Amino acid sequence: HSENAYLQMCQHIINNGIKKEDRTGTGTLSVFGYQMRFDLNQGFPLLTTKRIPFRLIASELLWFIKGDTNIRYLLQHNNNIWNEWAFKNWVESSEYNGPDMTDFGRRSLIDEQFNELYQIEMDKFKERILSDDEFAKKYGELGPVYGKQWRNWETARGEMIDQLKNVIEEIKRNPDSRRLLVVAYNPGEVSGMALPPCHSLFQFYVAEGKLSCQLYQRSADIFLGVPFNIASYALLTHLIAQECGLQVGDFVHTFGDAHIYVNHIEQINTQLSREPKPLPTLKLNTNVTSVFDFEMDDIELIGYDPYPAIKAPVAV
Ligand code: DHF
Ligand code: TMP
Repeated sequence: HSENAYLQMCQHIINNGIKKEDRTGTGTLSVFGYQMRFDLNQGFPLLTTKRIPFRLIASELLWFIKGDTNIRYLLQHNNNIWNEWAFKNWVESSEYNGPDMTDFGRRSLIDEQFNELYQIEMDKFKERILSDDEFAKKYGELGPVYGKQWRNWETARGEMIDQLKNVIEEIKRNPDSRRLLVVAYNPGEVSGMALPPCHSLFQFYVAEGKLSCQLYQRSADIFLGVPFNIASYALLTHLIAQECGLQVGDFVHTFGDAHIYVNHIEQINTQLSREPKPLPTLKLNTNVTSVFDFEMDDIELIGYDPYPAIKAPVAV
């Protein structure tokens, strides 16, 4: 079962991870360097040992593909996964004059009174992003993150490079190429980003009519982020394969700092006690012939019957 690759990585980090402090002040168990492989013909790799909200993964991917970096589109799709990082810019700005939100991520977990204040401010923030164009432009923006780099990488000479469009053209024209890369980690622009790209670069590979994809992830939150990342790149591979008239091959997931936050260990152990169920399959609207034309209704998952979701706090 493909999912065992993920469960084995979890077990590996529980057994061999080094206790390591991190930027968020949470603490992790961490290993450096690890690799998983998913044969996309064995089913769509959305974990079954806990429920993963697939529509959030699909709308985030369509947001990247559009070249969008503003959370407004995500909020319009009821997707809240990037809120904290935009909210952080807002409450640290000189225009914010509500209650002190310093260190809101950690404080909301330990101080119930503060948590209530935080929820109120977050709700106001979301409402304003949705209704106020000016405000959204300024504070919904995460900086030159994935969408910008994939579609509009700016060169030193001020030219724009559409890496995603170019790589798709190359896959069609020159499938044997060893240069089928998209890089999100733009060192010249990292300082303006809400979070430097975790999924830093990816490469495609075509052999025997099958399209494979490998991702290098510099930093990986094994419990929360990684299940999303696996499904996101699997979906991207399917979308591009459809446009290029190829079958899907493998998704290879390579890691730098692969970590389990110490406040996720109990949840991981719950998950490890579950036996994976059959994987779902992906059904794409076959009338869509360009990656850039897909919408939510064109993407459907069939036969997803997971165990219940497992909640965990995200480290901000
Ligand atoms: N920071 C950290 N510390 N870990 C991350 O995984 C992460 N991921 C980011 C941005 N910053 C991050 C973007 N992706 C969730 C999943 C992916 C994601 C952000 C958040 C998350 O909280 N998932 C929950 C459910 C969320 C929901 O239903 O709204 C989960 O249980 O999977
Ligand atoms: P860092 O910038 O200090 O490495 O923190 C980023 C955290 O977010 C880290 O725990 C990895 C996690 N993360 C993922 O695992 N996947 C993702 O897609 C994103 C955006 C973040």
